Amino acid sequence: MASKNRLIVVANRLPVNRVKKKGRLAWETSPGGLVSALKPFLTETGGSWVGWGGSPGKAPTPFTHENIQIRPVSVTAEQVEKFYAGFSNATLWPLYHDCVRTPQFHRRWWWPYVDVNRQFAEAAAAEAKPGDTVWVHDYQLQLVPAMLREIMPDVRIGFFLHIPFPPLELFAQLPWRREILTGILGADIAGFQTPQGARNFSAACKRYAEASGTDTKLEHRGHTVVSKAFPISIDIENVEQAVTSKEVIDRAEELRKDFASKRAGERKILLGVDRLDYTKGIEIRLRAYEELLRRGAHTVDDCVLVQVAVPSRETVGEYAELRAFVERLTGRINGEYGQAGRTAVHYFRRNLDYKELMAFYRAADVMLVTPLRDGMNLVAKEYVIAKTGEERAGTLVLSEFAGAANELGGGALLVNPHDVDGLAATMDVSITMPESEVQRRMGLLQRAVRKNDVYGWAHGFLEALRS
Ligand code: ADQ
Repeated sequence: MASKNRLIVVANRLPVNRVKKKGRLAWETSPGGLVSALKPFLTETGGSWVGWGGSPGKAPTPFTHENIQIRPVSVTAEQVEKFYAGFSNATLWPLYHDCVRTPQFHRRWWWPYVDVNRQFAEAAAAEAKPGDTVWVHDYQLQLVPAMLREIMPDVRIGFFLHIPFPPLELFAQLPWRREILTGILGADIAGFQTPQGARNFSAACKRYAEASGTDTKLEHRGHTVVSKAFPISIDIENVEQAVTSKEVIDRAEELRKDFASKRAGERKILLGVDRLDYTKGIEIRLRAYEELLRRGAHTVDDCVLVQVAVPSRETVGEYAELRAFVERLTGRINGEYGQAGRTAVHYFRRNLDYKELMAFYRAADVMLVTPLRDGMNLVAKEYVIAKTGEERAGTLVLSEFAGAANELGGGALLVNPHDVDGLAATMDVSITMPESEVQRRMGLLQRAVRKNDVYGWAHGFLEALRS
């Protein structure tokens, strides 16, 4: 039943994928936490989702899917290259992740970013009615809040940034810093993963966008904007259900045998699961593992590294380079330290299906989450819940530069992900940690993650937006 005040979600991608079923094209709900978290709110209010369908060219006409109005936005092939691969992923992505790669500033990318943001704002305005709530997501669409407010002043607008908002000194480099800040300031609430992100945003607005106010409340051209942390989480129940199913338990056991068994005793499984992205710290993690083996305190007889990497943004130059580098390094480590029947690093470049991923988590003794910078990092939270009901707990090694460190710092082993020696030393500690300490830390982690799931996150944001 559609209620009066609807929710309209605006995100780069639609919550549905085009698939071929029995020779005919159909739409299927895409997997993912964001989609499942927002679905109840959308179906309850007869809400809409505005986004790109994933193929360049003319967009399909709006349609209804599982009681959600879907409004696809057209994005041309040239815009995909300049707005998406260019400005979003080669300018903003590195700039917002502490410049771990040099951001590229090109005017020829900026204008398509403005154009595509306007297309999204117009599509949102076509869906919204006065009194509705519009929730805009992420770095690709930072101009949408102000553009939409100009067309429709009488809607509530929320904006959530999934990646970090950088410190003032780095953000200051952006030639279009004022335009971006003014864009977000069109929202009633600007949400971030951490309190630091919210503070960075407020500081930048006061310095470069003539806003006044505090770390959490800004005044801009007579409009009040709340700047606040809303740490995202996972669908806890979904993970629990999967990992307590016989299928996943058996598969985890099988993986343990495949990776970890040796003639006498067992090897400790160290696991990394990431998009193949230069912000995730995969190469330094591999070098630290190499250092651990070089020191001789551990050998392939007592530990093994399993790295699962999903291919990502392969048309962007830096990503292709990273892949080549990671693959060379893996080969070098195996060449140097592998033994017959005992590979040092198992490297999988693929997307695992959900249950398989859960079985990998469950089988792992140590989870290595070592991004150089990360908005939150859901892998860390998934791993913790994947250990539900498992006698053999596990240790989380977590970068102090992941948003998740704010909530999980108590139970995890925190590391500086740039420090090869420090990381190798922490790997050593995690491999030799007494079982009672592993259990104690896992207890702390589980309590911390269970405080907030992705539904609580969405509910908290929307409550704040509607009040
Ligand atoms: P991402 O950078 O994609 O997200 P992350 O939070 O770790 O980072 O989410 C990745 C998701 O992909 C996880 O749910 C994980 O299970 C899945 N995944 C990773 N590798 C996989 C594999 N090999 N096979 C299958 N699934 C895999 C951005 C920000 C993060 C922020 C999220 C949500 O960069 O900081 O936490 O958005 O806001």
